[in-house]
Amino acid sequence: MSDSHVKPPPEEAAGLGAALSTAKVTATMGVVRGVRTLLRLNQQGGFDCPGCAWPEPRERSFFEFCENGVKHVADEATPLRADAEFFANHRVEQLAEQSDEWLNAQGRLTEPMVLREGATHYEPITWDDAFALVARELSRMATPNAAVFYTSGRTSNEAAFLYQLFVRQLGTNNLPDCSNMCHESSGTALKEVVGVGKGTVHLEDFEVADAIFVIGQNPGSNHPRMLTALEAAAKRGCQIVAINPLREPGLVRFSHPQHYESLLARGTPIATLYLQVRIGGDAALLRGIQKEMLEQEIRAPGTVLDRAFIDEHTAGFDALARAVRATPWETIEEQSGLSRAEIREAAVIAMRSERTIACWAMGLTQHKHSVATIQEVVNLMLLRGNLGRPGAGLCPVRGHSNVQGDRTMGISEHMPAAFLDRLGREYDFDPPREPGFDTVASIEAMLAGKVSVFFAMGGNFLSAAPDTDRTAEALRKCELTVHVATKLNRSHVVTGRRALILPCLGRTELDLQDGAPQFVSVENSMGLVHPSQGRNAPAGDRLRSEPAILAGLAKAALGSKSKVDWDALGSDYDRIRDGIAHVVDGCADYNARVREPGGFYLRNGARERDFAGSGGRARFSVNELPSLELRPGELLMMTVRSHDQFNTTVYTQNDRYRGISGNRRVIFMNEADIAKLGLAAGEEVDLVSHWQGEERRAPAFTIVPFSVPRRCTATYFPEANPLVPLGSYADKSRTPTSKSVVITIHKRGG
Ligand SMILES: Nc1nc2c(c(=O)[nH]1)N[C@H]1C(S)=C(S)[C@@H](COP(=O)(O)OP(=O)(O)OC[C@H]3O[C@@H](n4cnc5c(=O)[nH]c(N)nc54)[C@H](O)[C@@H]3O)O[C@H]1N2
Ligand SMILES: Nc1nc2c(c(=O)[nH]1)N[C@H]1C(S)=C(S)[C@@H](COP(=O)(O)OP(=O)(O)OC[C@H]3O[C@@H](n4cnc5c(=O)[nH]c(N)nc54)[C@H](O)[C@@H]3O)O[C@H]1N2
Ligand SMILES: [Mo]
Repeated sequence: MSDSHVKPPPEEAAGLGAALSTAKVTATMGVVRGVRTLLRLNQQGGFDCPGCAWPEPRERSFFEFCENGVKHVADEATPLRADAEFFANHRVEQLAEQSDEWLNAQGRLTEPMVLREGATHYEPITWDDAFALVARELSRMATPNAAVFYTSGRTSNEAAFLYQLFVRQLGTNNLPDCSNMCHESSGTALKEVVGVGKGTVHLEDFEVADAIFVIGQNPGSNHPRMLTALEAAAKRGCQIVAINPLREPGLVRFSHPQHYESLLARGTPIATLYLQVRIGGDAALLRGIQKEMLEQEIRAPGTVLDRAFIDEHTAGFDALARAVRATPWETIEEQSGLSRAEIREAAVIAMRSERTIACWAMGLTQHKHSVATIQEVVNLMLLRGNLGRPGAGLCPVRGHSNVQGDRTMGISEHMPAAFLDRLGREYDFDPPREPGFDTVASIEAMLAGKVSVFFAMGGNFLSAAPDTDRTAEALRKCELTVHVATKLNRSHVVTGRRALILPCLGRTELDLQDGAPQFVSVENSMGLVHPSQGRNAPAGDRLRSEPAILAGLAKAALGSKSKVDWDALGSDYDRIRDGIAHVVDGCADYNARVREPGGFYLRNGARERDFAGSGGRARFSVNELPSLELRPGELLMMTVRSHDQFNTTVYTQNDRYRGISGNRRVIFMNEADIAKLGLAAGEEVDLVSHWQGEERRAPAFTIVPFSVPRRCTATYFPEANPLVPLGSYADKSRTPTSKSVVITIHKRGG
């Protein structure tokens, strides 16, 4: 790419660059609307940021948003429109050739559109006809299990609850969601060993922690408001350990863009210790830290372990200690790529800290051994009783702003029997019990011709899923694909035999039903449930809210089979919340509690050292360390996000903190690997992935030298998704292994 260039990454994140970039984005919304919209972002009585799920502090600063939150809001509040005229002017075939960035940049969707069988263009359709079309296709299926209902994580609690009710009344549990590709490994791991599949810390805990481990996470770009908490912690002397193959500027230094004085200063150093672990080497590193701790306990008994906690609240310590002793240092050093001295430094921080928090995100969840690795985090934390007391605990940092709430509301292919019992009782029907398809199983079923209707509540299934070419083939095999969406994306233009786009209101917009303003509710990464209400004029007068769309569709599709008054639910969300109160665990009196100032926390047993969910005790677990063997010439590739994207929505071709501009088709490599393979910085190469004898190829990636361990590389998601094999997913959680793809690098066309 001639107009692309690579600069050395900056030494600090945010700061003046972020402030300038925020100003630029506000300008695209129009100044007055922009400023008004931003002032309502993450404020009480305002709307929840559609970006990440990081919580808002109780004492909210007037500007409780980050540079990237501004981009996500601006993207929704754009004045541009992809309306009927736009679709009349573009063949679907042409649209499919455009980039994700171009598709998104066409603006907000404004009216329901249909792609009829054999047609070249989408054309307008009325809402009623659209619902009738879906209903007809659903009624033709031999079994309700021939339909798949995907959810992305922006969907509100009210919409999610209504959605799963509709799908279960239809008779299937085929409710895959983005969580299957995201924190599923965290949920699975934590449920097994501490009984609750969610994090145990609250934001206040960051104010008193002595040490914070940030593992496999890039908060500078993906959870920028978390940096505010880390900055404050660093300033009061809290030790922050970053564990990441890439040296991420946001974890090295941070200057708060809204603190005028720090714009001028050099920023606060964040990480006290930065361990550049090999990709997938975290389990070995965590084992090493435990080994140092157990050895120190033998040298000075009673100084390291929290014996009282271990005896009273845990099971399996002896087996763990044996496994740790039996793991040789050579294995630990080789698999982690770190020296014993480096590992010892982390162990010393862990041993000196009375209150430790462990945070993690996709760097831990998207590997074959993710569930076991996350359980090693738990092992480490249990040794010193860092669970269920102030300043200590487990903190999987969620992605999508309401991905955790969607799960709480029943968006899952396998909800517990107790939930289904209550749902059936509340709405007088017999919910299906057979587990449904998760994301990978959905794609496999579509490929096998077992699915005729694919319906998506938000998201961009095609670009987010692994193995882009096979997922495209899977979607093309459906009779009907339907997307409820705000913006145009690739999943709308690679379709089944027929397709629908149903445009919906976004977070920032006023939702009127029967003339009465409605609000919705969401759950953040720390289990806090609170309202969200938009005030902007909707992007078009034919848009409907997600709950209204679901109510209309359910009524058309279920007809007299359903005893639910769908019109009532779709027109007054208090009625949906009454149902939530009766069905969802921990949500009694939901309407009243969600209206309390600041919302309310869902109960989390593990936070109170109540381990009923894991048999009465927290469990140490013994896991085999993954062996990461590469053949000669092979490298491991992780797919990561840039600073200028939200998942599959690409805002620009730049990644400021990593020094990239004008090109996302890059591969970050260790300099010594570049030399060894006879390649050069700036050279364009083809990437080939290898899995069980299968090869997948993606052309034209530019080599960028970067600070990363030998044989570890990084590319961007979603550009590199064609290389992620569909069959390669995590044990137990079935999350695609987007962070450990085995590749070889080839001269162009070679
Ligand atoms: N601006 C913005 N915000 C977002 C998103 C976005 O796209 N843009 N997406 C949202 C969503 S849905 C999610 S899930 C989160 C994602 O947030 P993150 O998890 O922070 O995102 P990623 O870029 O996928 O990967 C994170 C880091 O994992 C590291 N990593 C990769 N492999 C390994 C490994 O084996 N070990 C270790 N220790 N580290 C590893 C990478 O170097 C990278 O720094 O962000 C949410 N917030
Ligand atoms: N290789 C690789 N693949 C990955 C990942 C990775 O790290 N590497 N990360 C995975 C992760 S963590 C996740 S969460 C998934 C994300 O997967 P998805 O959630 O499916 O993808 P998004 O890009 O977040 O979805 C964007 C689309 O959502 C629609 N949208 C936006 N706001 C709204 C709204 O308010 N309502 C509705 N109905 N629609 C809306 C818009 O049309 C937009 O185009 O991708 C996964 N895929
Ligand atoms: Mo995610």
